Amino acid sequence: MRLDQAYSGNVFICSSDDYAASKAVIYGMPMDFTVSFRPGSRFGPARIREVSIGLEEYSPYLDKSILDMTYFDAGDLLLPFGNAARSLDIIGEYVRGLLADDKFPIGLGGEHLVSWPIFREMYAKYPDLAIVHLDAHADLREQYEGEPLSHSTPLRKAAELIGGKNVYQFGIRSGSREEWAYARENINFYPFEVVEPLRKVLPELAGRPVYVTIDIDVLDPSCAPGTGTAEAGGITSKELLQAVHAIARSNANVVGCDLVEVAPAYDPTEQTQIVAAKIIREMLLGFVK
Ligand SMILES: [Mn+2]
Repeated sequence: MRLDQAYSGNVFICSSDDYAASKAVIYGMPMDFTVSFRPGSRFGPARIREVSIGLEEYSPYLDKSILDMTYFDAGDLLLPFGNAARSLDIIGEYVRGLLADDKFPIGLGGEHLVSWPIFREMYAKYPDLAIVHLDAHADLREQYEGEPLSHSTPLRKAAELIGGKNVYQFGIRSGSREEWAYARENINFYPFEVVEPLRKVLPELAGRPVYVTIDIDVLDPSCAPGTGTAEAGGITSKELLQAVHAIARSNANVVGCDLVEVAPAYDPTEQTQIVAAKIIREMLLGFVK
């Protein structure tokens, strides 16, 4: 299941070559074909891997080490430039294979539309699926400039597929009036804040299969400027870590996760990809049981 590593001669720190022995699989989705503002997230997965070398193996938050677990880094999916529909099919096919092999998928984006085929595959395997979505943007549009395959639409598609009451959104602070009205009516919608409402909601999710999708722009641009659609007024990296740890310590059955929209070229300090690598480490240690 190792992919052509089109953008990466590198792997996430301490990942194993042994697919069969690995419970979790990290895979990259280097797609940014439908973004409405600044492109560049296709280079996110490779750069997150490269900076992961700077991480400690040990998490003092969780008192666990990635040296004590086995996970596989598949590299990046080879996606046809400019063909969003075909790219989404390729992502869906790949994730279907991971789930058939009983792996825990950890996706690296790429723009947020890459999560849509993942949602479909997770729901096919887990009909009781709930989605926990951390983002600055609701991503609840039906279309953008007439285009339904847009990075502003994946959570709308998810809500229509699995039911809006199975979607939980946190940290949202941007969107159209129509999106916000739709969210308030149809979604478990917790705008502006993340940790406090998440802690209240997690008991509801006990025992349920939960997919966690994180757009790095849920962070304030002062913590993560390297993203296509930076939005002022976000949470700190400390709060995002607290959110990941709250989910990890809850009784929700996390069945997969992704981290999307890291666009390294907009962050010469590299803080964005460095915080993303740390979040991946904490999700590996906290979510993969
Ligand atoms: Mn976003």
